[in-house]
Amino acid sequence: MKSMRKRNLWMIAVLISIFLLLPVALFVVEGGTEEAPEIQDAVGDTEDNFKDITKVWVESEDLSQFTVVYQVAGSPKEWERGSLLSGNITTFNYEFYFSFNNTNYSATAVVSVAFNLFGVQDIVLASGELREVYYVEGTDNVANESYLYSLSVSWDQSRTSLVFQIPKDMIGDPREGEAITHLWAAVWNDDQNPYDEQRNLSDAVDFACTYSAPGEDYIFTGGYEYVYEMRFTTDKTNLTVSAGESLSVPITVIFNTTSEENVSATFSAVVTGVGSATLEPDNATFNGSSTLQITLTFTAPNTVTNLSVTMVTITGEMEFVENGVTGHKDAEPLYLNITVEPAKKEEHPTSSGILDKIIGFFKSPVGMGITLAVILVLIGVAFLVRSGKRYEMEMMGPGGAGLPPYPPGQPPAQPYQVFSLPEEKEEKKGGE
Ligand SMILES: [Ca+2]
Ligand SMILES: [Ca+2]
Repeated sequence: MKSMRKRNLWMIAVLISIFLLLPVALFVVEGGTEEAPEIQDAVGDTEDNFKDITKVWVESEDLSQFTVVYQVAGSPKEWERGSLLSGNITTFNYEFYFSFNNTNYSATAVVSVAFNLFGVQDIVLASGELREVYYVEGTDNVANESYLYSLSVSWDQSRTSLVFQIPKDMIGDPREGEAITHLWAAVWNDDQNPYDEQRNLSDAVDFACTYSAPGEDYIFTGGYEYVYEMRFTTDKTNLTVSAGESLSVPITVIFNTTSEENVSATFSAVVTGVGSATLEPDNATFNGSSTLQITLTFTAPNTVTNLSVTMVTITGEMEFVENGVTGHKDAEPLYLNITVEPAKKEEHPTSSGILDKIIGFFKSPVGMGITLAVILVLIGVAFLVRSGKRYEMEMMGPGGAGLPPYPPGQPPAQPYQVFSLPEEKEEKKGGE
């Protein structure tokens, strides 16, 4: 009984530990530490432990730069900045390779080593360099490297590591969520393998991972000191509009920060599909957490002939300053689906509109009443015309207009008699 309870307690303790360690483990994988480095390598690859790579990791980042720790198995006798002591001098390149945005780089420490008569090494850390790297296509060999910028690099004796500071703007300002890939490292004897000539991996003093079998990618966190969050909300994300018409969509910008400084923001609407979109306003300055109302106006084109769905993506970017460095961060985007309906009759959109109005009018109660009245009037007129004609036929002789009617009750005269009548009348008139 006692041992069972003890075992249960152990089980609970283990489960709690796993639960508590889980976020730590996730963080380690993402962030890069000495315990979970991006690049790991065996010890004992070379005779000199200060040229034997063990681990390389991205230790930290802030708005402007990221720090890479490049650890070797041991320290030389002396590792200092300054003039070389006497001896046989050899130059080595300690290189950390990575790729960003389709460009290959290396952060390089150029190290001069003096081997003196007693075999004791005195070392000068000559310089740090950022280089662009070109690979021999389809291989892990380096075709050549070219100098880009000077880099800050230092020796950390306690960790037997070179520490590189790599400014983000040197590689095109990687943003939060973006990654450096193809991480690997090598130490070259630069006297034997100059960096502007092809270097095969078999020539390296030591190497860890390769271009095609790299270490873990490093995903940038942004390195912000404060929290900056921006997102958009709206009531309806699925909307419908007719061809040639516009739609106004109210959007709320929700902004959150722990910084006390001003944060400027810009908003934009990206249309994937037909139509165009604008935002009003399209920028703002926030001081502290707040909300803002903006309006999206979407205009559908006239020429839509088939039902189509357009996606409008609302994006935002925040700009802020931390310790004199300008930082940027993207908002969480909002996606709207807008269905654009074609006009009813595509061939003659204008005349069909008028026709529709006319049909609509006749379908309405007033229209129906008027139609009925008009029909009744027409029937009435037709009836009157008909009876009028009959009256005319009864009252007037077949001779036509201008002749006096036959006296009532008398039969109409014979056709031949008619032709003599006008003359008689003329005479009568003339006699008066
Ligand atoms: Ca090694
Ligand atoms: Ca190795």
